[in-house]
Amino acid sequence: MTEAVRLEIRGEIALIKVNNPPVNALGQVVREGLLNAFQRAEADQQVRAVVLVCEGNTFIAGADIKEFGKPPQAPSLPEVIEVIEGCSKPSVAVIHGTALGGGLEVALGCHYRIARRDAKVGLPEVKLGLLPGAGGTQRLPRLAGVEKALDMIVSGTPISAAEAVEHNIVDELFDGDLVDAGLGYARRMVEENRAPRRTGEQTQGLEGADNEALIRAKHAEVAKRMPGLFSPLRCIAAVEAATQLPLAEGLKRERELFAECLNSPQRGALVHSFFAERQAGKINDLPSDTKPRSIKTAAVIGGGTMGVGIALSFANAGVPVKLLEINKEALQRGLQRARDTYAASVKRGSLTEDAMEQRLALITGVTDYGALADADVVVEAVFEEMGVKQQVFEQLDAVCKPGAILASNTSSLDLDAIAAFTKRPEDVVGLHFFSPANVMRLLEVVRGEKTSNEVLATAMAIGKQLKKVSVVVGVCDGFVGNRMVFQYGREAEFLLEEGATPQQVDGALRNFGMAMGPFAMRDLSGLDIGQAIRKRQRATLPAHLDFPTVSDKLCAAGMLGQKTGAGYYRYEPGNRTPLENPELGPMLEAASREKGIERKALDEQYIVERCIFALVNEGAKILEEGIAQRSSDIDVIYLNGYGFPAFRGGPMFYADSVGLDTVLARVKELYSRCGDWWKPAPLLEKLAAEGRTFTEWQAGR
Ligand code: T1G
Repeated sequence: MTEAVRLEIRGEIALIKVNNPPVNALGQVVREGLLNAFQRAEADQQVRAVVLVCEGNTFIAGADIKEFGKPPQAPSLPEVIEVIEGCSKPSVAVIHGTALGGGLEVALGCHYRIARRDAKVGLPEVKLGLLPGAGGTQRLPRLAGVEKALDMIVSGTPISAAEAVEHNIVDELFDGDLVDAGLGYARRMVEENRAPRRTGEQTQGLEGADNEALIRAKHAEVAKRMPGLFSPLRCIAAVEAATQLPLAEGLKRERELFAECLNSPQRGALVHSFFAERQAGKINDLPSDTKPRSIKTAAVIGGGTMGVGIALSFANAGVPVKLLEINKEALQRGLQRARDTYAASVKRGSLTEDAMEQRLALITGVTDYGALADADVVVEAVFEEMGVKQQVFEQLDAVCKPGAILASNTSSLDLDAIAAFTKRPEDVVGLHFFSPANVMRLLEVVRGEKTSNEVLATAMAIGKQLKKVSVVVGVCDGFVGNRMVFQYGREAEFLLEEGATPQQVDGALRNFGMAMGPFAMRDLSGLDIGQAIRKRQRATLPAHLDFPTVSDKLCAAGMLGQKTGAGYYRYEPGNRTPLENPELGPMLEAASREKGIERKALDEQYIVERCIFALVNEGAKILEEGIAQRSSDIDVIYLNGYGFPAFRGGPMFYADSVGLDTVLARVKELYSRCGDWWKPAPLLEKLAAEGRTFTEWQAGR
């Protein structure tokens, strides 16, 4: 096994190489190796300078996240960095790829830093519910200033190497070979007889600005934009310590605050989310040698909101895409929608005019199916009605080349039935995008009964190409996300019959951390969509199952949400702010009266449990049926497609944190009171009885 850290003496220069694939994470072996290597370089009389470089795709990308929650193993990273910074010989870190978290902190412990032009540096710990715990909150402000340090540490967003040079984080950029660049710089340090330049001793970054005002402003920003999160406030407190305390005391304060974050349940949830997203990309029963087909050109059928959003996703990934509509007028509307969407980004400053034109040039409008003959993948995004799907897929079957991927963006229709409209069901797969498709990261990859392994692997590769978070789901009504959200939305509406208002339900769920409440969401997407789904469900589900009626009353009154100016809420023209809809009150009264329910006040916990546990119970049924591979896959779907708060880890992880016995008790109580919608999932009953969690079940423990 190759050493994780190697020391080579090259004349007067000590060359330290880290090699710990895949990202040179700072596991115990690497920390110990770094400590020994720097101590040996310090003791070697011949050595006058030290170079730290990493093998593989990136400089150290942080602490080993897999170690969190386990007993700490010496040496700690702060100890290692203290030795690095204390060296009497000047050291240079040679950065490439992404120097993140503890990786950047190690580089800050070195006396100088050079970076390859395409490298990035950052302190993303806040995204894991942590803060930079190895000196980053103390050393970065000393170099880059409090404002830049606060921005980087509280947002967790990396910056480019060039920007790092602007902010004194990196000394200079280089191109070409890492070792050559490092040795060249070290030789210059020796020739110039440079002394160690210890970051911890720098003060220029702490001077010249109103640090107190910067801290106050960041607190205000976090309160507004990151409500409910634990670690951002600790990040600010740690940087504030840097402005008030000498380095040693500041480092001590940082460790105290780091420990608070490490012990916070939010860290556990956010680390779970990190690994869950990566796990979702793996398909348990797909042979590892399955080779995806190459995707060089795409086509989208349907120039509506979804179709254009999907076309933009391909254009954003640099893939030429044909957009087909049934006639020139509809096509023109679609192309205009594409242009308007990009123009809005240009206006916001998130896209340049040139980039907009380059991407628009990748989108070609067509009205003839024959133009799709050479497409490698075709995504259908037409009206959610089987007859329309049949027409489309029969035509695609007739014109598309052999091996083309025929994908449907259907949000809940039977993909196997759609595949049966073609003579090549093995090439049919679901690519369920979430609106707006060019923005939302989630992609449900719907695996049909006949979808081939190669097509499935290609669908996952398309998701990666489009920078989506792809999760494989099976065929059922609503697949995973929508199947669960039907339960969630229905229970929310039942609460309106029990006595709540939309404001109370939405408010309770926003306080829980949901990005939007269920009724604001329904007003946004349009109540008629839910009405069509309920109509289909009433026709197929057992007749004794009760449905809430408030939504039907609103639809009957033509109140479909934002698009008609009123739904659960009222909206002023051109304004999306939800206001009380005075016509709703009588509908709520009538709905309760018709059900013989005496309206009463409902508390927040009851509202949250009624809605969130509905997700959990359905999620457990989905797992039993094999519609999702893992409980963490369900979490990934909810974190990336439904605004579930990342700091709670997703509905299944949240249920684990509450305790499945507690969840089951509530589900049983609701089952006894509200009927079969609440029939406990056998898997939930089994795990609760065994005292296990979904996470343990998934891991086979
Ligand atoms: N620890 C352990 N495993 C890691 C890891 C890490 N830091 N980073 C990535 N992996 C695994 C990942 O799970 C996957 O494993 C494989 O590497 C490839 O990852 C003290 C406390 C570096 C930009 O937050 O952002 O330092 O699935 O698919 O798309 O203050 O990984 O193959 O088994 O993401 O090329 C701070 C997290 C830690 C960086 C590369 N650092 N990583 O992206 O590959 S906390 C981070 C990333 C810290 C200090 C604190 C990305 C990447 P598998 P990948 P990628």
